Amino acid sequence: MNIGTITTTPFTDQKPGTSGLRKAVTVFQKPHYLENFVQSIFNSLEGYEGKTLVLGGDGRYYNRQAIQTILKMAAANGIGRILVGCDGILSTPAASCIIRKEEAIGGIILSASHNPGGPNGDFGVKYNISNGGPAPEKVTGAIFENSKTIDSYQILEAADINIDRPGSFKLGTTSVEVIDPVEPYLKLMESLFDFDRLQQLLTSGKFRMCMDSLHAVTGPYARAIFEKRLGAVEGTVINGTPLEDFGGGHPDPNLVYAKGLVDILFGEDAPDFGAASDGDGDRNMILGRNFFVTPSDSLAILTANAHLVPGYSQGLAGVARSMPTSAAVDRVAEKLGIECYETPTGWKFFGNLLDAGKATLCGEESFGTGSNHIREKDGLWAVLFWLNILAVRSESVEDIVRKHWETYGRNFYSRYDYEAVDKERATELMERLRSMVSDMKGTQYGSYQVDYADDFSYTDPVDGSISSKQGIRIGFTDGSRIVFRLSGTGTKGATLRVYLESYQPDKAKQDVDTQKALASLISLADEIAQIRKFTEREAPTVIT
Ligand code: G16
Repeated sequence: MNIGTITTTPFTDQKPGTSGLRKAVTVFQKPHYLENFVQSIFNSLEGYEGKTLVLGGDGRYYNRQAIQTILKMAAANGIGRILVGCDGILSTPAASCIIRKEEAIGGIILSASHNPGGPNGDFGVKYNISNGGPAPEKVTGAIFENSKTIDSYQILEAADINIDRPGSFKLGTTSVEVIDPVEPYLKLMESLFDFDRLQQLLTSGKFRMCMDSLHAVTGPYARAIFEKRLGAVEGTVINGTPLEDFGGGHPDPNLVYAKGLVDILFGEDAPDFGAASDGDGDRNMILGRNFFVTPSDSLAILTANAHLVPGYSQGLAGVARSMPTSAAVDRVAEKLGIECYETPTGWKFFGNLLDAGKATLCGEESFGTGSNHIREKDGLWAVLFWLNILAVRSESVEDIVRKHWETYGRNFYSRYDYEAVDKERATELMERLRSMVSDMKGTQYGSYQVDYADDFSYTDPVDGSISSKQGIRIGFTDGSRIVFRLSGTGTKGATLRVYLESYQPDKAKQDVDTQKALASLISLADEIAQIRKFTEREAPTVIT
């Protein structure tokens, strides 16, 4: 066995963001860039020798090359067994599922999630810990510290492994198993949902659905689950073949980037139900016929209907949402008499709550929902959850949502993204807001009076760790709210996110277009933060 120790010098920009290290492919292709980061992961871990590591990615450009490099580095660093998805494919939720099932030390997931792929697109590397969830800040911090001083990495001199079909191999003394990426995940889904009932629904001839995998990782999973296992007609899954560049698209399941699906669901003779997932399969968008369900509402509705779903019929320990997510789920939690936790943006913040049994369902406005079945958000899980509710209630998506609003009130919600703006100016905008918030309470802006204003800080109720500067919140006395934060996942300049929310308990006033309902709040956001001045943009890049 020939282990090479390769001399290297540190890169200064390997600080993991909201979810791992995301950079342009061309950055990862720089000599030693990937290797430095992967070695920094191993350097920051303890006691992994001889243990199992899970490895896979969303199939984007550079996935295959990176897998071969990481296999050889993991072997050289003394990992005992590596489970790698066939073709290098593992959706993020499937990786989380396998880490847990196999009691692995952790997993390396190669994905830049919803960011575009291809030679000019993005790539990413994320480390997940033994609970199956994204590494918490103390781990990502240690990886970053290592990356700043690294002077060598270890790699086995060996031929590439054939990952095109399942099989077992040896790399030095390390066992490598190329595994079916779908089967363990499908089994887990079968344990949570009423598959007999779902099969009846999808083969009844009275219900049609369309699942858009956006040429990303969920294609093989969705085909296996919806078409093969549950009997939906062939063609139910569209864009189901993972492509290295996602067919030139942007694998982000929202109204802008999943336009093809939106056109189908809002077109003539539309199916009853539509869904899309993102690059690595952890996000979801839910549509009914002519109807869009906001992710915040979706979390609230899953929570209110969880008793109808076998895996959750025993009751929920609690729920959790990220701070910018609307308060719709808070109202459901209150009615159920369970705790609702408010965390910073980033799925990693849910891990402790799930591990400690404090929360069962979690969700984020950024099209992410999940539960304690794994430690990642899970796109297809959310689709199955919705299908299970639809199968039991025999009502349309729109009826279910409108009835929910009647009971709990409606949280109008929208997010404005200003992508790839100048980083310094965006930071100035945030710093200016930060300096303003302490004196803002009581200030009157037209008909809005500030009830509270702060820079969100979170103290983890399990380990007491504090995460500060997580976004500026300005709440008004009528229950509406504006939140400003900078994205931690963008790779070009900065992305300013502005989250807008208002609450309408009166049924007679709920049937209003979201943008109209939020119009005065939108102009107030610009007045307070001077968005146009700082971003030099007249309008956001994406509105969801
Ligand atoms: C990641 C995180 C999510 C977060 C989202 C957006 O999702 O896992 O928790 O909400 O990024 O983060 P930001 O607003 O900082 O860009 P994904 O699907 O990209 O892994």
